[in-house]
Amino acid sequence: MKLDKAEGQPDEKIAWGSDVAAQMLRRFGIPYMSLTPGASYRGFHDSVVNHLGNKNPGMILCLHEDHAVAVAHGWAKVTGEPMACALHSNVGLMHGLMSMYNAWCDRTPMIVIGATGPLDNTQRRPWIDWIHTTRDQGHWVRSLVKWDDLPSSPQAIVEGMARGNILTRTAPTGPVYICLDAGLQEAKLEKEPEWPDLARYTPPPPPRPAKESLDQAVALLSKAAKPLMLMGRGSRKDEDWQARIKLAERLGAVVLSDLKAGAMFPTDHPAHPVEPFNVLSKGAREILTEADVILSLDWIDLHGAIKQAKSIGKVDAKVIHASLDHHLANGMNMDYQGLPPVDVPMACEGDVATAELLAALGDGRKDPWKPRGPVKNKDTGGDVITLNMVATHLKAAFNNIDEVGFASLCKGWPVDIWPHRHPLAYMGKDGGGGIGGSPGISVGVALALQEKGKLPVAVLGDGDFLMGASAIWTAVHYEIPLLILINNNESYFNDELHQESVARTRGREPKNRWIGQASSNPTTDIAKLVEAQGAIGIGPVKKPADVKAAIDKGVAALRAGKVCVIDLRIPPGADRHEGASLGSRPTHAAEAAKK
Ligand SMILES: Cc1ncc(C[n+]2csc(CCOP(=O)(O)OP(=O)(O)O)c2C)c(N)n1
Ligand SMILES: [Mg+2]
Repeated sequence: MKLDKAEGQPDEKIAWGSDVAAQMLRRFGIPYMSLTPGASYRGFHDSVVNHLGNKNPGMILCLHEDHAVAVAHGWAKVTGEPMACALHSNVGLMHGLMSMYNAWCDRTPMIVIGATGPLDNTQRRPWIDWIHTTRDQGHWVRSLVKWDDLPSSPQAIVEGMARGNILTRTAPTGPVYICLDAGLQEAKLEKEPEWPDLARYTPPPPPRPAKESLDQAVALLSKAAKPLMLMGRGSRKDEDWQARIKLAERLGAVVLSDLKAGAMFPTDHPAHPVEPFNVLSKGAREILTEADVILSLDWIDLHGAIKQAKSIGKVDAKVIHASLDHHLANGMNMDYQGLPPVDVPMACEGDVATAELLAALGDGRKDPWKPRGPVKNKDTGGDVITLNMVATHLKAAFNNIDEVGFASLCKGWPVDIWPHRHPLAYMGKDGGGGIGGSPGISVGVALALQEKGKLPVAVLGDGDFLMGASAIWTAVHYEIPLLILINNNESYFNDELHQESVARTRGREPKNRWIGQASSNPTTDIAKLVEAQGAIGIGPVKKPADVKAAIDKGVAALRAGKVCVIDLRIPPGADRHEGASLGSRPTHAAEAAKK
């Protein structure tokens, strides 16, 4: 990572309204601020560059506001800490909205600084200041943040930012938005504000569960013959990872993991019988029907998991649910999911519940019970490129899989070939299902992993990558090493499957599923697209025989500190769809004929 170096000596005098906001970020220890610029915050921009000297925080320029928010999101996924992110008045904020939604759904701490105005009409420049002033700019994002503010004096900036810093870091975490009036930013200070002792303005420690909840949970788990632990949201700290393993081994529990939450438990541990999933696999559904006590550790969609399992049998288990997520329910977004039946609610984070249960249960160890889980056979050979083949070559290219942290994984990625064995093995999904976010998230993850000594790899769909492709420039410019593999099926293939399913239901032609979905003819040359931004582009790789060399070259580039993207042409459906018609899509028909 190499920040841009500001010329000259920083002007350390706190003299302007926006210097106060910049000072507050430094005083909370915010290391970076991602941004896409705009004159609505030109005062604040100057304060970060010329007053702080572009350090603590240092600026990370992005080519789109969606990437700026996504970079802060990725950083927080790894560190659990907020970065700052600056967005221009209304239009910049509107561009950043999708990534703010992703960050909100992923319960990500971040301090988003916005701007508007001048709110005083008499100070506005003709036209431009009027189109960039919104009376209540926070309303664009009020349902996607824990709190928003529009401070109206330098002292109010101090209080607003101190409150924002506390709120974003308080469990359950989430973004906050602080909008700085352009007039206030550019006002000369008559005197410095009163600086608070920030040691007196810190987030409270996470809440512990009530004694009666803990007692009831211990009573249920002590008697359980088939306890099941559902690994939802949790920290990326090693001590929490170890505690989860200890609790599973103490209980003799079977464990399931959710791809949305990322690596929370070793996926090749004897207690972890089926691959992590987004939608429940058949094996996972069976396990839910067999369990007698379910311990949900902030599982993201407990209602949905039980509903899916009920499609194949009864779910009779008693349910313990540790979560603080109910604090974030609002009337706008339904990201809180369906209302699950819960026998023992524990109002605490999953990791707090784990620690409390371990302390209450005392020492001991049991083998996990044996569910009737199906075992998959993985084909890693064949005459078309498959994700299994890619995972196998990628694994062989590293000395040890513990070296790697996956910033993102595409649909169908075989976790059984590459198990998650440490808390930074995989950072989970984008939160809000907003595609185009993953390239920026991957850059933020890569930035944070550099300090953790892990090598960042992302496996992205072509549609996801192409929507956010200009995020790569930021990684190249700031020398943030990153390897991205593209699962390029030349389509928004997920949605092809939807079109096929609708057509079949209606007795219509499934072969037309590719129309309005396939992005071939021409297929974007991703290697050229990234080379144009200074990254190393490899591909298109079309033959299985070329996969190993491409991956070896990509891993060598990553080790050398470069940004590299490999375009792997993987025919649609190879890992995703059983018995699907490939339709009459021209490119794929031609590809198939060649092989
Ligand atoms: C911003 C946004 N637009 C559209 C969608 C709908 N959508 C969900 S998955 C998907 C296809 C993604 O394509 P790709 O990344 O290539 O993955 P594939 O399914 O082809 O493997 C689309 C369009 C979405 N989730 N987010
Ligand atoms: Mg695709």
